[in-house]
Amino acid sequence: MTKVAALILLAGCGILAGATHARAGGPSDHFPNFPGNSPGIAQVVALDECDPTTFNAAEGPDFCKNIALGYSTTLANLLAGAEAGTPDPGWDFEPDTLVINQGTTVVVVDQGGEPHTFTEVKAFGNGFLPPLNPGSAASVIPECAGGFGSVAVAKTRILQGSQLNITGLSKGKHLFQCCIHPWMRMEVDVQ
Ligand SMILES: [Cu+2]
Repeated sequence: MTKVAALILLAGCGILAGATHARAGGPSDHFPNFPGNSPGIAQVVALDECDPTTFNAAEGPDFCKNIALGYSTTLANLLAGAEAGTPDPGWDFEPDTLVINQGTTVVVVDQGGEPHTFTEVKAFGNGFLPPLNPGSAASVIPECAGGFGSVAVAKTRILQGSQLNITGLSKGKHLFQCCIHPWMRMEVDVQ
């Protein structure tokens, strides 16, 4: 290697190091451990532990595409917990609270095995599938009403392995939940 090439390489390393350092002070500073974070982007992940055998027997082939490594939950157990008001914590948005600067894009990635929604609501409440509400309540909050038959709800759907980008959030507190699994909830605070 020539001296010039070595110098160019060293200079390149310096630029990379500088970029990494600057990133730590960016809008994703609050959750630096989340992969994929960079200036202007903050990542949220949707997780679940659907058991492919029991979910697909009830919902159809390929409904649940989870990589079950011993952490799966059967459909019956999920329904029992949700009905009893003790829903399975394996169905979750992470982080629970995200603080971002205005202008940051929130990228929601479904890393679970089944579909979810990431729906902004005025107040958390029941989703559109009564068996997954506490006490199997049929009541549903307005933002989830109509289920996927409603374009407004369908637009907030995230399929397995896909992502939804949320842009244009105003300053202040925003609440998001899943309209299928109503205990999947999180808060986005825009500063
Ligand atoms: Cu969900």
